[in-house]
Amino acid sequence: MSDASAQAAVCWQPEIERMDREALEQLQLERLEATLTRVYRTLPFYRQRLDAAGVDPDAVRSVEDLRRVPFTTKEDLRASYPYGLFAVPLRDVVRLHASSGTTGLATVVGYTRNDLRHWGSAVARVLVAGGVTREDVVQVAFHYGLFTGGFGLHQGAELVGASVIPMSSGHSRQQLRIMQDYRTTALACTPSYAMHLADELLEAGVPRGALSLRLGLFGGEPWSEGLRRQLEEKLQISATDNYGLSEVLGPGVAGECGEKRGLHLAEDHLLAELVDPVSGAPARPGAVGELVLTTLTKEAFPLLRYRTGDLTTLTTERCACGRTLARMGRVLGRTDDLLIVKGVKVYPSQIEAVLVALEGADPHYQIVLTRRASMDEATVLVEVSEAIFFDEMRRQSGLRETIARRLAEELGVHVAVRLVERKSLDRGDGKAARVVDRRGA
Ligand code: DLL
Repeated sequence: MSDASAQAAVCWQPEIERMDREALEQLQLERLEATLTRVYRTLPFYRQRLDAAGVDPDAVRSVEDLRRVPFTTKEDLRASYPYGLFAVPLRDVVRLHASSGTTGLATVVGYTRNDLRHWGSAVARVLVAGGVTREDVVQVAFHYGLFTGGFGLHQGAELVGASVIPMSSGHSRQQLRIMQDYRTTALACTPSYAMHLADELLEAGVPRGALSLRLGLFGGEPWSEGLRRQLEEKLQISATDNYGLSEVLGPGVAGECGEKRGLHLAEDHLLAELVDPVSGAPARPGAVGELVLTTLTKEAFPLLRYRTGDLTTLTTERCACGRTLARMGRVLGRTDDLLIVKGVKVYPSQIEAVLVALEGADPHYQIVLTRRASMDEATVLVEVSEAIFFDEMRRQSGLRETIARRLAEELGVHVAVRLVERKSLDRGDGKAARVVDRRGA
């Protein structure tokens, strides 16, 4: 997008999305003070935490002061299962969702009517930033249920006035049929599921001309620039990334605009910090750090300094689209996925970036983590085309060596590679299981 057209970039809530940063920071501070007072009054958990840290909620006068407030972690949420951190009585809660946690108890999150209103408009912003208008037919292929993806995207798309197809995930062939018959123009799902649908289209021999698709709104899991290029090419669409987590809101926390250079955060609803994942101190400017979020408008489930576990960057540099909201970079990985292989830090996203650039290797992969003698080891399983899988050993091992060499160049350390047959890795219809952690086994 050029500077000239930037002025014309459409925003769902221009008064917020292009707000002068000073005014925005003032708004954040006012909302932060209100949130602190409220959680201190209503939630024994936070009262004890703040008292123990010697923080008087009324004395927090700046974002710097907030740094004295202790972090809230996933473990804290688990310990309060199911309703221990709800700041309103259950009768004021009109919706419940849960995090997709596969280990331990899921985290239950609640929304009041106001929370749902804010959530809807935050998702609408993301959709409009990604190019959606009321003329669009949006196929929501995120799962509908306790997961926030389906309902979250649904309510945002309805608010924009698009025609919404509540497909949910799965039933890929039916998805393709409906995509053609209903003339879907925008697809919302995880990037791995979009790739699966693109493969199925090819396999079913559906010519691209039979589709009306023009936009992809992808999120819910990490993906790379390489995967974006492949999806844009295969589906002939413009694809944008959107980020969120159920604990904080669900989708709608951040989303890319047409510039595709970072995801604009819903800073009127949340305050974002970036910290060093080990020390917890503020990350150096420009450095990768763990995203920490404080909610500013949530009534039912407010959170102070929640450690998302997601590694990213932050910038408040003005975006060419005209939005003043800060941008986070693509999520590079999770603090719990961070591998130290022979002393070298490895993020799963680096592995994907290598694979999508290689001919013969599909971007369907899985990283299996094991631990031997207190050292992390990683084996990368990569799906390859049938032709290669059943080909002579020489070609197969040639490809394996190429992948291993490229990975070693990119990561600075050697990881084992195994080629597997097409469709042998779990592709699911929601989030792809990219990392299988057997380190504790
Ligand atoms: O995944 C909410 C969501 C739904 C976001 C649909 C976007 C679209 P959870 O199931 O609680 O919520 O999972 C949250 O997923 O902490 C990240 O690790 C990861 N994640 C979500 N979006 C992205 C993204 C939803 N765009 C967790 N890029 C987060 C990378 C993402 N990781």
